[in-house]
Amino acid sequence: MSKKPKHSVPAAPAAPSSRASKLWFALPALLVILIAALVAVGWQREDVALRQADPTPPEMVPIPGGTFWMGRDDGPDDERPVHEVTVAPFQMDVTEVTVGQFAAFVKATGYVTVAERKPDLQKYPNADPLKLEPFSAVFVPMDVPLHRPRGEPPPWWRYVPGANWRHPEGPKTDLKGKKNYPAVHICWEDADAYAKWAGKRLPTEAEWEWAARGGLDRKRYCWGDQPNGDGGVWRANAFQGRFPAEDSGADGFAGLAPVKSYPPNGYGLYDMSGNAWEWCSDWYDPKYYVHSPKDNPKGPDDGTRGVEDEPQPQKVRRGGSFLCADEYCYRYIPAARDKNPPDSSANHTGFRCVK
Ligand SMILES: [Ca+2]
Repeated sequence: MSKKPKHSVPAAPAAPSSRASKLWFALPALLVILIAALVAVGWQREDVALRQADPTPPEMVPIPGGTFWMGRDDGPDDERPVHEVTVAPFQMDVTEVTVGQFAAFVKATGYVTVAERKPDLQKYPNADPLKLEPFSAVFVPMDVPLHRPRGEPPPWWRYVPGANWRHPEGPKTDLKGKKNYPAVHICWEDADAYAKWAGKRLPTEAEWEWAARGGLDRKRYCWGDQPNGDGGVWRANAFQGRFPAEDSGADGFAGLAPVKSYPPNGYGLYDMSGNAWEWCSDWYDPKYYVHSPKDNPKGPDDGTRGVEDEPQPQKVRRGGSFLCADEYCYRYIPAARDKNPPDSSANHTGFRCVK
């Protein structure tokens, strides 16, 4: 049993150690507040993308079946020879799949795009695993010579960690007010997943070109033979000015434009020229036109007859983008072909579906 002290002891002023102990008590509360704030900021940032969700299914138009001349003879080798192709009727989305439509898919399924996933180390054997973060390619304007030694990648493409469909120009950017812009940073695999969810599919390359021509026969552009901007009329979102240094935006937009910003083609399809590249279902074969079947060609069985210096099989992309400058990438025309690996994404690549 403890003894009581003989004399009462005056209360001592709070010692520094007691103040410190109060702080220790407050610390967990401060931590909780801090974590809650971080979560809220993170949630808000994520939510900007999902808040754009537009549950209205994309509008589609019927594309009649028919026979047309596919390709062109005054372009690169892979667009030759011009050959007759017959395509069965189908329906096509009138616009590129928008941010709102893609957000509705992500909201419904929880789908995570390839650009949001940690990259597969096997694909990047020379990378530091600790530094291997999810990334996507973002165009960065710069004043550099257009033409470079063979095999040297264009320096204006940067692999930006945190760039994806939610953050098109990088982690600090978002989709506020961009519901009607095309969803970009979409890999072929992402586009295919969306199409399956929507009960649709990606167009074949032949369907895409037939639809892009809008009922016209062997015309250079989706609208005829007049160049874009002729007579002050802009019919597609491409690049004007000095590529890759400065996009003057003479056509109304430097960068992506909301869908339906330019007139539709003869079938009522918007942005089949420029704005964002669109994935097709076909594997890419530079010599496919030499031996492709006449009726409903679907591309080669695989991408193994792909491109020299590019070991990975490639999928076809069509339509060009806001980065198509006449002096560098004249591919916002219906005959022009392009390709990229199916797991590649960039801020100029999206898609639309058919059924
Ligand atoms: Ca433009």
